[in-house]
Amino acid sequence: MTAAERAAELFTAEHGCEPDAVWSAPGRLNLIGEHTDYNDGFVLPCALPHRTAVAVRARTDDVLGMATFGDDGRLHRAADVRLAELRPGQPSGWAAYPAGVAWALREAGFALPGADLVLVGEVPTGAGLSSSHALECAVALALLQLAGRAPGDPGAPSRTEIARFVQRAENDFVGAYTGLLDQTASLRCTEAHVLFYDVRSGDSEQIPFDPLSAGLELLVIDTRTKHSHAESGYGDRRRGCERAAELLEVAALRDVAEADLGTVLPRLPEELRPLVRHVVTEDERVLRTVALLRDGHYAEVGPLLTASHTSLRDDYRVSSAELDLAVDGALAAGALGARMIGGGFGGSAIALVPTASREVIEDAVVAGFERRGLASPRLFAAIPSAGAGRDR
Ligand code: GAF
Repeated sequence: MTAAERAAELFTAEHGCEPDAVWSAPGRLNLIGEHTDYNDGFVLPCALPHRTAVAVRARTDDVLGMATFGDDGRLHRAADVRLAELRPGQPSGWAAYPAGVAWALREAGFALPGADLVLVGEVPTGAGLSSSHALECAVALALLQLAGRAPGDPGAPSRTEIARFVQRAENDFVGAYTGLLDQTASLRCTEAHVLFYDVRSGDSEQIPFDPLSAGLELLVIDTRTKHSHAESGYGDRRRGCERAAELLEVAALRDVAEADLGTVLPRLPEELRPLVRHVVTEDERVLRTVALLRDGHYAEVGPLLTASHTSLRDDYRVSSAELDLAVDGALAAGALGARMIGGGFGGSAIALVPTASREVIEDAVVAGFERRGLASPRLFAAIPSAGAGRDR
């Protein structure tokens, strides 16, 4: 049963009537271009087949009713909240995500009616695969539909605009100071493609992504770990980049050319230099990856992935022992390239592997975790899938 079917079924059981609609949105992985989004740079994500679905029905009383199906197999209900009373921090916990989206859409001027929402997520949580954005994007589309402004409706916002509303929910309501990568991926990716997205200009290109045609697969290694300093670590890096841009008198680190690093870095305090080096070289790696993919040169992307990991580990310092173990284990067993993905400090890594040696590589990674006495990572092959949409 899909997440959408499950959400519809649970909605009917909960409310005794059919939902008006069911929308769903996927988690993502980012092939390359990490911590570049909030520096006005380039990213290259694809959507995962794992989705979060929301069954929705309009209410006439300005109240938001929210329930979510938990990992414990039970439906968790949040206290009803009046739309007009939504404030950052209220409600908190899981309900802050759907409520934050409703708040951001109202702030943007959409006339939302009250609504009952029942959520079912299949994106692994805490795995750096963007489960929270999958939820927020599905809810944004469902609520916009109730307001008569879903994609396709006259006067509907573009998916790029919807991504900005979701970012506002995340930054100002939930309180996570994240960039635009995850929402954009969830809303705009298409099946069998990676999305080359220029965060500054909003320009994008869907690039066919079919590593199987080259006898390769993209393996996701969810380390099942998340370190407690993840949020503060992310915020510190982001503020460091903003400070560096200020000192260099550029709008964002996107404006620093790789060729100028030799003269630019000495102008900065020592602690900011590695941050700038990572962002600037990572943008270049995205552009090189895009050029290779346009020509179907999949195997040659491998070393760029590994270089990205080295830069995230040594310069940006957002990797973790478990992520390094996953990457090193995959490389030692024959992966063509591997790197951590997402914000870091835990979560998932990816490895570009020959299909013929996928099993050997998987076994080697699992054995490496076992030797260290760590819980087994969760492994699966990434299939670039469709972005957010209406299921019924
Ligand atoms: C997290 C954030 F949500 C994204 O905006 C992005 O910065 C990413 O970390 C790092 O590339 O997923």
